[in-house]
Amino acid sequence: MTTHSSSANSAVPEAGGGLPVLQYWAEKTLSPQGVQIWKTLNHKSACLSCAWGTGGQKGGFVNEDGEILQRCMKSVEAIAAELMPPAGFHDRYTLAELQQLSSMECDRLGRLHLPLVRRAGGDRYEPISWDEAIALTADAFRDKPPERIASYSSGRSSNEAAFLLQLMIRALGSNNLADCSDLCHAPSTVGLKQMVGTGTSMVSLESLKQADCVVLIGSNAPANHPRLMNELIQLRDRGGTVIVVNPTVEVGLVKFASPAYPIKSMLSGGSDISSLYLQPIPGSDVALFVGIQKALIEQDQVKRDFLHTHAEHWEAVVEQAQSTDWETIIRTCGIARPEIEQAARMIAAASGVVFAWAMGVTQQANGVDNIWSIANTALLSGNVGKPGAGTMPIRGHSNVQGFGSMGVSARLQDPLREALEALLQKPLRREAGYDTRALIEAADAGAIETLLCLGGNLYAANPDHTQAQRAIAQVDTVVYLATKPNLGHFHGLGRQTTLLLPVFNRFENPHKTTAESGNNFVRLNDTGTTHLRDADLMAEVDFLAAIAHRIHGTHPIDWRQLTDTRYVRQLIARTISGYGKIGDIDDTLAEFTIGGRIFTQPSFGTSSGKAQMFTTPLPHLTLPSAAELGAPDHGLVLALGTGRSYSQHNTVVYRDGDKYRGMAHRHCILMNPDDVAQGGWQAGDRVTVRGNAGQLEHVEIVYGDIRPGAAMMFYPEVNAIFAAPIDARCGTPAFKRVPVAVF
Ligand SMILES: Nc1nc2c(c(=O)[nH]1)N[C@H]1C(S)=C(S)[C@@H](COP(=O)(O)OP(=O)(O)OC[C@H]3O[C@@H](n4cnc5c(=O)[nH]c(N)nc54)[C@H](O)[C@@H]3O)O[C@H]1N2
Ligand SMILES: Nc1nc2c(c(=O)[nH]1)N[C@H]1C(S)=C(S)[C@@H](COP(=O)(O)OP(=O)(O)OC[C@H]3O[C@@H](n4cnc5c(=O)[nH]c(N)nc54)[C@H](O)[C@@H]3O)O[C@H]1N2
Ligand code: SF4
Ligand SMILES: [Mo]
Repeated sequence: MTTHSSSANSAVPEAGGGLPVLQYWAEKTLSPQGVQIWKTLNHKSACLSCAWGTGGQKGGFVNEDGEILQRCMKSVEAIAAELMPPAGFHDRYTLAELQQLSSMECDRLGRLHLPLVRRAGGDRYEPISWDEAIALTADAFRDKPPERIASYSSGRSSNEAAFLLQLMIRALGSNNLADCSDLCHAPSTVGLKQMVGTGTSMVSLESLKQADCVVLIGSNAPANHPRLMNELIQLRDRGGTVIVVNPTVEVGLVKFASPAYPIKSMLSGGSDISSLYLQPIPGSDVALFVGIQKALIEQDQVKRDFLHTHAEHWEAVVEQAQSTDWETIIRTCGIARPEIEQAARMIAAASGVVFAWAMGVTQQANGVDNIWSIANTALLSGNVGKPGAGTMPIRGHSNVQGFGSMGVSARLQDPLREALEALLQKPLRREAGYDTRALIEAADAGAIETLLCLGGNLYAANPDHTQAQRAIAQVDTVVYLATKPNLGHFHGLGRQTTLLLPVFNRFENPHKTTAESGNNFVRLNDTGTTHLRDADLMAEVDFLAAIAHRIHGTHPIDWRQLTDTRYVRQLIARTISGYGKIGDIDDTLAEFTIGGRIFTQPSFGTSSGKAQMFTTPLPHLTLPSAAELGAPDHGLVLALGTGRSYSQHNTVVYRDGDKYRGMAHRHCILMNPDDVAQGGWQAGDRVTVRGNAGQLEHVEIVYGDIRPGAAMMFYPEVNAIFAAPIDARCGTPAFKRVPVAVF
């Protein structure tokens, strides 16, 4: 599996990126919407889509290093979706009809443009005034037991809205601030915080440009962080190496044709990306990284002097790798010893290695161990605390990291608690609140009365849609603030009142706002206007401040004043560590890197200044029998990875199918040809896929370059059929190792 074998599926192109990307650009930017799309691309605000971060004060196409031409097709897709006409569904369709729509059909209804309400027992959404919507929301929060109120949020809103949300919920005495990051990078945040004192990437873009090896683990960056691919192309050009760890061969991780390099990359049929491609058994990454550590020890490449001075408990980590036998390692991860040794040699030979990862390792029942095993490998090889090296979680939503920085988390850290207590002049609750999974469980038990969702799709992002729907249906009042209609708005209805309230997106917001990229860079978004005529939208901060003012009045702060986002930024500067420079960003227009996050010296944010290391038990990976899944005995049991197609953003599907995986539509399962043969099928056959909470029928088999025993399907549709275990340390569900029976 060292080198990529040509795919068994002839529909898969030779490289990621390439012509389809340009075709899509042309199709969108030359369409009737085109002028508006170009205008928006040039608007001084951060890209809506992923957290790699592009745009801001230097212009829509500029990254934080000042390089231009850094806007990818995904940003066009996201903008085009926001520029749709108003969605006039409330007077045309009943909820029963709206519940028949697919994710793509929901999104194509258009933009939400009027505040809507669905009252108890009603068969449709109907218009409501903002005054009444605000009064209903404030009443639903006022005088409620703090443990019975909650929020859920998604990472596209601004830092200012995020700060206000958590301030309001905490002022009410609650820590129930569930966030999409609970389903996403929570293991990275929890794991890294304990190790180095900060939960985000320690590598800046500038530092990444000095690396000569990148280990890319569980990431499909060609689809989800396309501009990261330019960094990998440049790294290969300067003689560096890329080690990919992924059970699936993603074509764009083998070769990627980047429009940023028309001659050397586009016309040459694509640039080489992976130097070594390792395909572990799903969920086994800890074993692979312990194996790499063992090989580093045997090759005498462990940086013991560095560890003596800059790390604690490293001896236990070395001891674990030494005492774990090769046979166990190889059996657990399914990768041959020579390949593990080769990876170790490549890491040891590099002068700077960046270890970057995404959902393949966080969405596992041992997600935190995965992060520790990767970071242990970085530390043992001396690849932290110097330029060109370090650990880099590749973050998801464009401002999900900002939400974490602003304190939107069920776990309130002591320094922030103290700062907020000083601001609010009262003690705050210390016990952790409900994270996303705990929120669903609590709601399912009837323990939540009021829920405010700042964006996102709580219903469809969660596993087990039957449970998610049942849980939300027990909440008295559910308030959705959103830009576009989605599955959750039609399936996630509250018991009494459901409000669906339209807000301005980032590039049309009447207030200046800020957002934080995954590389810890804070961007300032200019004000804008909406293309929607006669629409009745509200800015998120205006809504949240209005609610807070109705509940808390002017004590101890004048909550109405928080509609002034400049004032909110001053509060952020006073309370959020590393964010001091935001206080005068309105005057300086100086976007900045957050203090205390990037480590180019081996002095960490822990109390001793040293990195704390943790041993990582190897997982015992088993699968249930077909019968245990309620399937016929002859069912073939596989470990299913659930994730994104090329043409979707999380629960929102933009287009059918996935060109780069040779999947013509979404109702497919990607399987290894040997597994297909073992089941007695062939490509194109229709099968039933059964999880522990339901089944999908007539699913088409597609041949994939995926490890035998593993398979892949798209969320959110597949979330209907399984309930997932979580890593209890961070609450993140094991979306990437879902046992299913195929028959
Ligand atoms: N266009 C677009 N961009 C996006 C998003 C989007 O939906 N669309 N979503 C945003 C968000 S919120 C996020 S979190 C990111 C998600 O970005 P990614 O994490 O890249 O997305 P996923 O589709 O979840 O797939 C991750 C990869 O993990 C691999 N994998 C599965 N199981 C394992 C395993 O056991 N071990 C290893 N090593 N790998 C495994 C899969 O094969 C897949 O290639 O992207 C962000 N950017
Ligand atoms: N099986 C499976 N499930 C998964 C995952 C997986 O890989 N596999 N990935 C998980 C991950 S990583 C994540 S992050 C979650 C994503 O979960 P969420 O973040 O909850 O879902 P999204 O689909 O990103 O939410 C999209 C909606 O956000 C709203 N929106 C967009 N922009 C704005 C804005 O500016 N303001 C407001 N108020 N609303 C806005 C729109 O209404 C849009 O429909 O899904 C998780 N679920
Ligand atoms: S890589 Fe991410 S932030 Fe950059 S343009 Fe593409 S979607 Fe936007
Ligand atoms: Mo995510």
